[in-house]
Amino acid sequence: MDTSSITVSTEKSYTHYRVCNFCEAMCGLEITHDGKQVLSVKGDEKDPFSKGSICPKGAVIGEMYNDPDRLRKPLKKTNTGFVEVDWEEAFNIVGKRLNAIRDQYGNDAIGLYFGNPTVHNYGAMMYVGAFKKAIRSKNNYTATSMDQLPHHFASHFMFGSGMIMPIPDINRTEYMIIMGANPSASNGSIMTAAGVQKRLRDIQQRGGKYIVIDPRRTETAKSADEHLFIRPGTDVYFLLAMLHIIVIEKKYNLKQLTPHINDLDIVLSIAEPYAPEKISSITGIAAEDIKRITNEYIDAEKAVLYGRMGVSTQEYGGLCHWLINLINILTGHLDTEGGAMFTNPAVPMVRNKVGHNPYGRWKSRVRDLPEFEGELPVSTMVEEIITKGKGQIKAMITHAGNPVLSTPNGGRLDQALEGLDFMVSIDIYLNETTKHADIILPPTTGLEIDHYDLIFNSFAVSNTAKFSEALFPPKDGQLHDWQIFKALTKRLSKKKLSWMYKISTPKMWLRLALLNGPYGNFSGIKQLFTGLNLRKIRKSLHGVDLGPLTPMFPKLLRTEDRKIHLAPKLFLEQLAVLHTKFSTDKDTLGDNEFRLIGRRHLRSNNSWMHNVDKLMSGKNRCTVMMNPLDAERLGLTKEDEVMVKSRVGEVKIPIEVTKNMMPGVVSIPHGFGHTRKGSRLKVAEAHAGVSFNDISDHDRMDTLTGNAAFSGQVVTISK
Ligand SMILES: Nc1nc2c(c(=O)[nH]1)N[C@H]1C(S)=C(S)[C@@H](COP(=O)(O)OP(=O)(O)OC[C@H]3O[C@@H](n4cnc5c(=O)[nH]c(N)nc54)[C@H](O)[C@@H]3O)O[C@H]1N2
Ligand SMILES: Nc1nc2c(c(=O)[nH]1)N[C@H]1C(S)=C(S)[C@@H](COP(=O)(O)OP(=O)(O)OC[C@H]3O[C@@H](n4cnc5c(=O)[nH]c(N)nc54)[C@H](O)[C@@H]3O)O[C@H]1N2
Ligand code: SF4
Ligand SMILES: [Mo]
Repeated sequence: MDTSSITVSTEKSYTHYRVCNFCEAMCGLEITHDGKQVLSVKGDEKDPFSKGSICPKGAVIGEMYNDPDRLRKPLKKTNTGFVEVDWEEAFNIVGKRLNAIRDQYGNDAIGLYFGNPTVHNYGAMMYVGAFKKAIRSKNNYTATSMDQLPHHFASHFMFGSGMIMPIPDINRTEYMIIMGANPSASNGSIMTAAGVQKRLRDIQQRGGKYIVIDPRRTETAKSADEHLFIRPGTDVYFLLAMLHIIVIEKKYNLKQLTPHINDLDIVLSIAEPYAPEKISSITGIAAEDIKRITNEYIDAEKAVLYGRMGVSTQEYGGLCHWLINLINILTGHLDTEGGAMFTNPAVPMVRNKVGHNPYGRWKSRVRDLPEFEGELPVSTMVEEIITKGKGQIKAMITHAGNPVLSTPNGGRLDQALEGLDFMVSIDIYLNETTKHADIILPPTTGLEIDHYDLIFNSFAVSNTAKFSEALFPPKDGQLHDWQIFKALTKRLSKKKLSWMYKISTPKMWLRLALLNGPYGNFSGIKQLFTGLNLRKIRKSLHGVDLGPLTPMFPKLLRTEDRKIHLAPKLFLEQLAVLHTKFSTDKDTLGDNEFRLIGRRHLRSNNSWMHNVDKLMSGKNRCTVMMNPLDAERLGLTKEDEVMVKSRVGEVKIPIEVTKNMMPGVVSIPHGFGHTRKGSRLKVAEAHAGVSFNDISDHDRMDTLTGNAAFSGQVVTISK
């Protein structure tokens, strides 16, 4: 137990402050404990960023610590099932097997998949780079390419770095358009904003408005000033109609960005065909509404257009995020108070280098798709495992991911993993994915790790810094994620590792990064003591407030000419592809055909936490939501179970009839499907559900970015 985290101590209870790292929101937690067990958890009112906010997931951080399903020792697969082995033996097996496979088939024979919790773990983030370098495989996949890749793609080509991410200045805006995000369930994404519901209410209290555009009347939409249903996958047209109005009515005004852009003439010439009247029947949104909302947004002094998952995971996700940036720029709502702004985090994630181009340096073997930032689209992972030939994946490493449930056509992956020569998973559970591993390496997590939000401080709605000490020591000699990476790097690296690397710890790198960062004053030995450093951050138990977002351009731009590129070539080419479909694009669905979308629930996290009883009380959440008109048309009643079928699979699932669904659209949450044999997760039968990704089509992707297109896939429904 680290005593620096103790502020109050009575005879039996202590108080520990930390940041919850389960999701992006960065809520400060106030935890009382007796040195061994958690006694209570609540939101830390004194945390300057989260101000006491907490959700049900953070509240069970103690239960996650004690979770009987958690693995504590490495597991080795034998003919009679998994057996516990010690760490050294486990590492040696992994090293030996992976090296042998690499020697026989080459570097690319090892495939890597990194899941969502990797980015919530600063230790893992600091050591994953060296680990990947030791393996040198082109078959590198992460959850990014079924999530926010279109954001990075647009940022890279427009601003010069995938990490120059616009964040809505929700604290000061007066007009916010939310497309394809449900912060009331997700707690905000690429908008780290603990207590997001209050922040949204505050917009209304200061006389502003927020509008939700979503095929489902979501928890967020219900409290919004206005909600509009949109036909899934057609946001690109809605955005083009906004652009049309801005250009045709000559309402663009780039304000302070005017000297920092190029290609304005090009973007002013592309929107002409997309008049709201022509867009209306495609999107399902009345032309009058498109015009009114666009004009309200243009006229508002502080306004922001924000799009997230729902507009990312569709066939034109890349175009959507380019258009969102473009519209914010053209209307003077980028890099300015109340608009889409950029963070200035204590540890910057944007490289200093200008003109870096991490795109297309290699291509996927089977489908010939380009890498971006060293990754290939995850939708191509299975074909790289099952297609024979040079470069075929023979072994997989998964870290903090459950791709059998989370990737497109996960059912096919489930089978493909069976055919591998070897697999190792670094994960806290024996679940639907890790059951395929020959070795499972279970790290510490939650209360047993120290924590600094490297990534999410970069996405936060104000600048902030907080360090969380580990509350409890590792149990039974358990190792941290970063220690596991280090142990494996040692066994897999063909180069001699530096002494610095060998003795290093995440805290050490963090200390250096903070000194080197914008608040660190690294320039002089005297200043070392005046700037922000880890010691100061650790002393501020509730966190350090580094102030509201400030304008960051042109300094932050990393394009070679230090300009914003309004019209990158790849996006124009994709727009031309879209345009050829434009005149024929209309909603042609058969009688029992629907467009499928996903959803998240406040009380679980992607594919995990479904085994925590406290979170899973109440009725089954894994239902297919459908509008009453559609249910009636198909002769379905509330209690019915239906078959939902796609090109790649089918699932049997109960329906939930609700007016909250747009007619013609159905919604199924992802991450469920805990009935597969071999998993040791104890999920109650009533909550096991079915996997969305047993029916999501791996061929459906945004061809511009390679991102999976979960939204808008056509499925058939029958009784
Ligand atoms: N149909 C559909 N599919 C989707 C989505 C969707 O909206 N619809 N969303 C996509 C998105 S945005 C994402 S991010 C992905 C998420 O999918 P994945 O990236 O595959 O991640 P999770 O399903 O969250 O699984 C996380 C795994 O990490 C383990 N874990 C938890 N904490 C730790 C830790 O500290 N260390 C280690 N080593 N392991 C840990 C858990 O046991 C679990 O196995 O799913 C994607 N898939
Ligand atoms: N409680 C909880 N919180 C989470 C997670 C979780 O699993 N549970 N996951 C975390 C992760 S990994 C991520 S990436 C974030 C995601 O956070 P968000 O981006 O807020 O994601 P969702 O909650 O899935 O909301 C996406 C919305 O898009 C809508 N949508 C679907 N298709 C379309 C479309 O074609 N057009 C439009 N306009 N809307 C569409 C859906 O109806 C849904 O309301 O949440 C994070 N937070
Ligand atoms: S909103 Fe996210 S960060 Fe906050 S308590 Fe819940 S899971 Fe943790
Ligand atoms: Mo995600």
